Amino acid sequence: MTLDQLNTQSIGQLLPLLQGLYEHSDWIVEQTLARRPFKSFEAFKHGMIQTLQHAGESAWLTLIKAHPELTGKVAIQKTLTAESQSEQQKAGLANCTAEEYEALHSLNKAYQEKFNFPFIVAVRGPRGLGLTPQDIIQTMQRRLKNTRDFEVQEALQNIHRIVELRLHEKIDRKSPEGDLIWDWQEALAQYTETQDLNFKNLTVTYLSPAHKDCAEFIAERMRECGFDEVSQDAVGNVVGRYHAQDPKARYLMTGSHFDTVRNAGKYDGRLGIFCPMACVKTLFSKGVRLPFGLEVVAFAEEEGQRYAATFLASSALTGQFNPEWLAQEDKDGISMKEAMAAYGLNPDEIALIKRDTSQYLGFIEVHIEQGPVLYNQKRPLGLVTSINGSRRFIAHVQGVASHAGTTPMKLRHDAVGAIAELALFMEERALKDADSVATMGMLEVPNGSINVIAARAHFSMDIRAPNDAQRDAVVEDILNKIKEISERRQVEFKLTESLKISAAPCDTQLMKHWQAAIEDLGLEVFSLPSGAGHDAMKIHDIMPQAMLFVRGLNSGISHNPLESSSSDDMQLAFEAMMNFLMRFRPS
Ligand code: HGY
Ligand code: MN
Ligand code: MN
Repeated sequence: MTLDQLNTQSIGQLLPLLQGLYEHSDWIVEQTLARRPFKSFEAFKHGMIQTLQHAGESAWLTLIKAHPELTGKVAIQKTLTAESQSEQQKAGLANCTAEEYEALHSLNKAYQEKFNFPFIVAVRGPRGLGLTPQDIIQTMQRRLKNTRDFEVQEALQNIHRIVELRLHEKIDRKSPEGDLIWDWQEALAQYTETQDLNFKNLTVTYLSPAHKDCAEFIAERMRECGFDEVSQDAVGNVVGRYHAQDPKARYLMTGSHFDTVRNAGKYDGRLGIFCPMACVKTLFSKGVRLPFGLEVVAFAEEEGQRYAATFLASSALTGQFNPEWLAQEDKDGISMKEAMAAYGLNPDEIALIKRDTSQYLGFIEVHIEQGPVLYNQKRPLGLVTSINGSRRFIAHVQGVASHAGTTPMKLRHDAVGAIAELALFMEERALKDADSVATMGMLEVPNGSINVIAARAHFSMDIRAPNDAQRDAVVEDILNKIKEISERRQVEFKLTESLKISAAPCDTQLMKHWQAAIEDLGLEVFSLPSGAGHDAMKIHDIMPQAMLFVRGLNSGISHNPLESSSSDDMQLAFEAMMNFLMRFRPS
């Protein structure tokens, strides 16, 4: 079916073609068609989402209850609709083991008893190739713990995903570049520092062997895509350059980071490297040259995990690499200088990385949102307005070790008590502003004993807000509280500020191009700030920047193995970026 047919054919002709999109609920299609014409099938999809959203809770429950149970009794009675039948086959649910079948059944039953509606999951999964029975069992176990209201929305999210896959089949819409980007990220995730195979998780910190493997993988794929130059610079960034028609043309820079936090997801950073690479692959295969060069930077370090030198890689490009960072040691006592030498990098060449901004038109970055906004909005893409500013501290508290049994509560100098009080104050203070955040992500009592009052403890603080004044007001109050706790409890705090980066409003001109690129897809433009930090906020210091966000699944969870994004959403990000590149003109 073409868009023209969707917009012009009679309802009577269209309904049979769109039958079965929403299980036994063609009224959603009918009511949505009443709002024709649609600029694209994306707009039509969103129209159906809105039709259902406006119909209210009773309509949602009727629809949810119209869905077949996964391999439940319904399957045996073979009353599954044709679509569900084929979908369950694709997921390999038709051939799960006896214990998997048993687990699915008991989970189904527990779910039905708790929520009084069937468990619904888009069994074709984020890549469209089908979830394994294990994936589904883990999803059921996780979702069983949710509240009923949350699960009603989660069921609807999965129903819309099922509809999207069914509609794509009917209109023969494929996501070749989205699939390629998805698969590249899957392949890159094989390189990791945590070899605990039972607990499959992803950790890639600066200049580790896994980090080197990632750099080589990215460089190899860049060469295959047709970049004219591929190189690795003195801090480990992998840089691909795709020349313009005119060799004297300036460059648009794009990219993101490939290092990760510990136990990370697969898409944070990496999506922003592979999306532009897929664009170059497409341009090269068509022999298309742009009126500007395209420089794709795979930043080697953004997360500040191995060394407290966050945004180290983008800082090298802005000429803000701090030579003192070279002396920093990691948890094994290896200095950054030694790590660079072992990796084959020459710190003397770092100064050469600084970009001559007269050669650049600006910086754009594609990144997963890493939050729940787009997911809850049921929108695939978002236009970033500004990147929140943040400050980070590494801290130590020195109290007095003494006997847990004999030391009266009022005479203690307990490092843990002091930090616990501070942690709750941080939460309380951040909650006072609508959009400030304060996090104590690291906390440890070295050589602690169960029957000894902790003398020492280490912790971290990460404080962020949409503007620097608001951020600094939160920090100020927290530092005052630390003083008050320290005096009252007679413990000593030692703080080191490891990061202070300003909020970075996105460039309005570049945002206009992203806006038009999103509208070209027939999508409404949804704008939002970025709570997460990005390389763009460092590059912001030397050139205009703007970002495109891609929806995260599982409520946009990130810095967590549950981080997920569909290849269809990645396809839209690719198409939006291609629109941007085809529209953008050097001013
Ligand atoms: O912490 C952040 O915002 C990013 O992941 N570095
Ligand atoms: Mn991150
Ligand atoms: Mn990131």
